[in-house]
Amino acid sequence: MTILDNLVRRAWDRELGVSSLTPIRSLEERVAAWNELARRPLQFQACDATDYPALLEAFRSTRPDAIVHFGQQRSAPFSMMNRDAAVATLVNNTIGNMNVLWAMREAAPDAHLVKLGTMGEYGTPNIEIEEGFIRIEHKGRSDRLPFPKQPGSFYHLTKTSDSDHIYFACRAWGLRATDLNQGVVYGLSTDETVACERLVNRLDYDGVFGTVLNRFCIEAALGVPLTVYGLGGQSRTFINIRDTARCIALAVESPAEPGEFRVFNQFTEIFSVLELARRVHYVAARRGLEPRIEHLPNPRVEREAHYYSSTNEHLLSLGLEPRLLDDGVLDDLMSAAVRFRDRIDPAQIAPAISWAAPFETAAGRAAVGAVPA
Ligand code: USQ
Repeated sequence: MTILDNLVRRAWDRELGVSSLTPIRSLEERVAAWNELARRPLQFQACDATDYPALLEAFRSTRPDAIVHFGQQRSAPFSMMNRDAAVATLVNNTIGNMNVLWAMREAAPDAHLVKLGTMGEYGTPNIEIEEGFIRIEHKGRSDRLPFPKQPGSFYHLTKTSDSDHIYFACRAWGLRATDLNQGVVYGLSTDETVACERLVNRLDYDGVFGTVLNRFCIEAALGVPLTVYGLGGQSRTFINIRDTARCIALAVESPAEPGEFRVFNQFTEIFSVLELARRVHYVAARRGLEPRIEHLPNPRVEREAHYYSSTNEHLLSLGLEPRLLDDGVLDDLMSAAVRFRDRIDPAQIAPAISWAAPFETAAGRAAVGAVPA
């Protein structure tokens, strides 16, 4: 197994002045730690997916059976920060994905592409969300068509266009692909990180990269208010980090057929933001904490009260046994926050990026800080 990575995420952290709550080792150290666990050996090659010759050479030399493509800018707020960040997201994600498709065509046409998509591609429609496709009756005719997309940020838009590009490459060139439309990931530990602390996962708490449930747990442990944006009626899909790893393995173990483009909705549960805040408050109270639930003006443009329902049958039918949200995982997150409290910069917790107010203004730039190249 080979990891291709350009380490740009670490560079973005430095430029924005944010960092993981947990101390992340260098990739070389992480790979060495993994190999000591005596699993399938792993190697690391520095490679940027936007550098086509390097990517092609990597595919030629490694001759992959499966390509798991997670190499993307994954923060919605980052992509809404300013023009430069939106363009950086577009270039990294869209051109990187396009290069993966062409490199597969040239050097690994039989490989199975497992691509990280997002449930956020669908938005929050007033009907149940299907897995990638929907059968539509229209004026007496019927067809199975891609499910309508209503992405909520420039980041989510890149995932939507990736899906279109991959679907087209499957139809045109006979590539095989699985798009994993993942919900919001929560949790810190997996069996591997428990077995070896040098493999600890990153844990983002800041207003740019931190995701909602992890942030609430860290805020609770710090004794600062839980940052519910707006009414908190925003419903989203969620998945434990342990199930994320399992889903990738399930997709790889049962590859798509040549020419097939599969979409798996990769989540296990649906919660509203306010439900999560109350759940975190309950667990925090048992630790003697009383975090306030604060409704902040919503920095995003999104529905705050809406219908939400989605299917997720494909991964269940492949054998996924969901680990539902339990108090243990929330406790684990709070314990990490307490343990690494000294690494937290409280100034990074507030949401600094607004969808509505462009950050090309001087005030916006001052609020956000450095702009990534
Ligand atoms: N939210 C709060 N308070 C916070 C942070 C977020 O109320 O402190 C709300 C947001 O307004 C939003 C919801 O929680 O309604 C989810 O926000 P998030 O930051 O946890 O997640 P999101 O921006 O949607 O993106 C994350 C990952 C992204 C992935 C996506 C899955 O960063 O890579 O694609 O989750 S999904 O949400 O299904 O699109």
